[in-house]
Amino acid sequence: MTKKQTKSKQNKSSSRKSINENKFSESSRPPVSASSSLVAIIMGSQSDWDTMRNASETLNQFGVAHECRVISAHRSPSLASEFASSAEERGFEVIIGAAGGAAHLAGVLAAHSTLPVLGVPMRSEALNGLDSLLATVQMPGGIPVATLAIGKPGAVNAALFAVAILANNRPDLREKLHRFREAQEAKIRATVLQ
Ligand code: AIR
Repeated sequence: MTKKQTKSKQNKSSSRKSINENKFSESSRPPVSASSSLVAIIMGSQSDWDTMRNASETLNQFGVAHECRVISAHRSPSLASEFASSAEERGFEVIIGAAGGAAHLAGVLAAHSTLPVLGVPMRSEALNGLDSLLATVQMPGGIPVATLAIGKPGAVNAALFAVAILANNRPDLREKLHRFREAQEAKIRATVLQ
């Protein structure tokens, strides 16, 4: 498919697809077609979804089209490289990579793409997520992964960080971020302890 054809396909599908159509999928089909999603939320296992659904819900609040899928850097290494290598061409602008334990997913995605990659370490059974944090954050110079907090706060913040990146050239999103911060502060100001 030429670049022009890919672009026109993207435009058509973006008008068709609403944010509510984003479904969690464990599908391992090869990522060959254009996407109308701006953000890819990739996680190492279906067991990460309970945490990563918080990233998806946060993007939904901002009306950001995204795709969620399971890709393991270890159990499906070819798929991880195929997905990341084609993500930019498919129209994604940010990749979120979440994994636990020997959490190499975000690093592997970053190795195959120049898109900004945000890493979310999953809480692990053995070491409570410290293993995931260190595996995600300790990237060698040259291949950056912006690593967020372990678990749910990291999932929410990865989505907010993605929105902040997208907002650089989308004034409507910048405005939504301002309103989000104002509402957050108003809630704190209104808190009365009994
Ligand atoms: N994982 C999957 N492939 C590589 C890694 N590091 C991670 C998942 C999950 C953890 O291993 O991201 O957090 C346990 O996965 P499971 O499928 O055994 O529950």
